[in-house]
Amino acid sequence: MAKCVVTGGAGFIGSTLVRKLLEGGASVAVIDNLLTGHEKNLFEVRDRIEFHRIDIRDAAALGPAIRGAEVVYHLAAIPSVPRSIDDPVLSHEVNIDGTFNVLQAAAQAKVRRVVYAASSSAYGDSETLPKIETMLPRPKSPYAVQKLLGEYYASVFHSCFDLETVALRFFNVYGPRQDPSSPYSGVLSLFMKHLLARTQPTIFGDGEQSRDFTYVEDVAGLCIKASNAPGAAGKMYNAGNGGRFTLNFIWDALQKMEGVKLEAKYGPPRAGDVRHSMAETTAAVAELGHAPQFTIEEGLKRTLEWYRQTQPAAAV
Ligand code: UD2
Repeated sequence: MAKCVVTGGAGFIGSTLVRKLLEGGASVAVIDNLLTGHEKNLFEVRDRIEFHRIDIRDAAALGPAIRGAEVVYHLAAIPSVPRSIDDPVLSHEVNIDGTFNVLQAAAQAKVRRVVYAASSSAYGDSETLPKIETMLPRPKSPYAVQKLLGEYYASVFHSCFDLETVALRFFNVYGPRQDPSSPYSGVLSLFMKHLLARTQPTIFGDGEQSRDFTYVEDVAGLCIKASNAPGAAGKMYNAGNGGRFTLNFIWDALQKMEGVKLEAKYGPPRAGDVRHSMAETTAAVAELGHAPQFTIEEGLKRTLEWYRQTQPAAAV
């Protein structure tokens, strides 16, 4: 049974990937420091995985945990634009130094391939939509710079150290297990929380900014495809859906799904925010076999159902 390592495996996307890998028969080791991830995210699979409570800033600890792995999925990160502005040192150390440590440990352990979770934030505010891999990056926040640097490092580990790497630029992933408890949480998890608690969400700006919201199962599936795709080593691909929806549209859709009327509050636009984001998916479809399954309606429905079942209204 091939051993896979998932860094950030107790996080929202990582824990979905862990389940998919187990379903496919892999043996899975998780590396997570539980700073933003939670062991409860792995609840029913906990006894089927190896769990290493390791911080990726701790280079020496990574080697033994990665040894023997065929594939490393590197998802551990401090994933937030505003958090990288409020606390740039922490996000720099985890997202850049930590990524370097993971790549270095993987190269030394002779891992076959590393799949790296990059970010659509690297594109910044390019005028053209959809955003295509060949565009010049224009990062607008420390987070965007950090994630972009990780891509460059991944590519250079391929060319200089003979480690196969594939970077996937995730586009605003949402779905079950996204933690809504922090002000840095992803907007859809916050929308879900407010909807069920019947409280008003805050929308930063006019709400007409748009995102290529991508359901977590589709992203986890693409990670696995990227681990095997021939000819992909050293490259970067968009991991989005190829559509885009404004925050106003999504909040409106959620109210209709729930049969409630709750006006959002509007605040000033957030520093470092990108206005519009949408992935060109041609390369990922052709070269990785990307085939997103979930429409926004289906993804929102499933996500809302998960929050309804797991987050009692009184607790949100
Ligand atoms: C960026 C990346 C995304 C991923 C993510 C990780 C872009 C386009 N996307 O997501 O791919 O790497 O970072 O964190 O750069 N907002 C509100 N109210 C709230 C919270 C957010 O209006 O309570 C707005 C926010 O100003 C933004 C949108 O919602 O316009 C999405 O924000 P987010 O934090 O969910 O994700 P974003 O786009 O920074």
